[in-house]
Amino acid sequence: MMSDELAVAVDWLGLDTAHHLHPFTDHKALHEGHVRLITHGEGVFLLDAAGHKILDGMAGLWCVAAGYSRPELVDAAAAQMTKLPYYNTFFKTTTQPVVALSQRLAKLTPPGLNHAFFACSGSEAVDTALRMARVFWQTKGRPEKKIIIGREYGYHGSTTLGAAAGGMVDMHRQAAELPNFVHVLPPYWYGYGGQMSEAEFGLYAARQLEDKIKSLGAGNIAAFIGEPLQGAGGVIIPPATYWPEVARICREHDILLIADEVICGFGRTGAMFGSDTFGITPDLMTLAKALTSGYLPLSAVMVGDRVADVLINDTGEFYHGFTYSGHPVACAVALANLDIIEGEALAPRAAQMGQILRDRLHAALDDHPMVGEIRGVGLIGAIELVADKRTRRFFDPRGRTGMICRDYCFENNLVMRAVRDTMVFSPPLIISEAEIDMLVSRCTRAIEQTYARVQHLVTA
Ligand code: PXG
Repeated sequence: MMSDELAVAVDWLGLDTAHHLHPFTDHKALHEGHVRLITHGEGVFLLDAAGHKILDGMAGLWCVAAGYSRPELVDAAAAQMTKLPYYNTFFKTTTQPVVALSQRLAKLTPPGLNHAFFACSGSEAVDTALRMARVFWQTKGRPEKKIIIGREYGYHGSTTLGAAAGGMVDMHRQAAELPNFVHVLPPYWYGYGGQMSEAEFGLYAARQLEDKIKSLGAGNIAAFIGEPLQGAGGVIIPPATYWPEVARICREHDILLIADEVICGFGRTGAMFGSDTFGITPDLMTLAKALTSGYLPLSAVMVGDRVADVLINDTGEFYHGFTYSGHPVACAVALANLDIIEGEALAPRAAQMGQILRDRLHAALDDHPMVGEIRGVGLIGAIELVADKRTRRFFDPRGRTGMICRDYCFENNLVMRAVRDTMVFSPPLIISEAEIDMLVSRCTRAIEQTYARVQHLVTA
């Protein structure tokens, strides 16, 4: 373990600039600014080398559900490392942790998802699910069914398939645009709902999918992929009418439904899965992040019986897998983490604490001239910062205000993400009421400071 003395003696930030390329980062801008050296995690807090104690309102990258510094997870890793640090399951072998986790996930996920395929990241799980969907149709003698439909602002990871399935145009522009991937309107009522009620807009957005299917021909489409709620796209929470209609459309047109639960899974939305919260019955489900609370990289695709039967009985070999698929240490940590999530009832707790968090945000910010909407479900949510709350006019240019607010959050020792000008939060599921108060007061202060900077752009 790195001693704290060493952390001070070494010029970590200088070396970072010299040798480290950060993900999703403009390096020139990074090097002009200020980088923090994070050294420790405790509960919902991060500690940096300068001595700040920062409330992590994002649970890392939406993943540290059980909070930092859980000895149970450290012990599970150490015990498995000691016994069997690595072995694969490619060649007629298996290990106890991967079997136990497969069974546990089959029990925990909605009925009909009874088989697990493991990978290391959400992106790899998405790649796996997309290939499975296409191989399913190939095996059934329908190789022309290969188009994947995703949504604008959808995020499905950063491998080429995942980026193509997602709806982030900046990613597409950087060598991640592929044929046979198309995108439809997201169920973003606040942004796109216009004069429609939420319920009307939910049906309208779903029917955009149906129109797209009709224009492309259902005979050419393999699957629709969607996050139960769109996390990285700005915590876009669909109206209640949306998913039942999408499910009907996929069923009627014989298109596989893939629920990307990488952010929603394991309690985040107040139920164990986003599919439970929104009433989705997917054919394939991708899981990662909170599966291990981020302590080790691990992801899974849960495969529904319809697809599993074909893969198992008719496909022959599925030429796909990773060196670390079903890594025994990661699986052991996942099992210990699920003991925490289930044992501490973190899903119902997220529902309860999320309500408290939203109530306090409403009390603090509803009347603020720059706050257009506060929304959330379970312990994930968003605050829309807008130039005119009556007309829902966004700032121009889009994204600048959010970035200012994100920086003020950091200055106030709070991590929140800005997606365009939407401030999003997703704290560890173990957050206490006192810590929620701290989050709300730091966030409110950051919004006030931001307002002081952009007030001239706001129609009050
Ligand atoms: N699907 C969804 C729904 C995700 O949110 C992935 C797939 C890919 O997972 P991996 O493990 O390959 O990163 C994600 C990941 C952000 C941010 O800033 C979001 C993610 C990852 C990194 C940053 O919001 N989501």
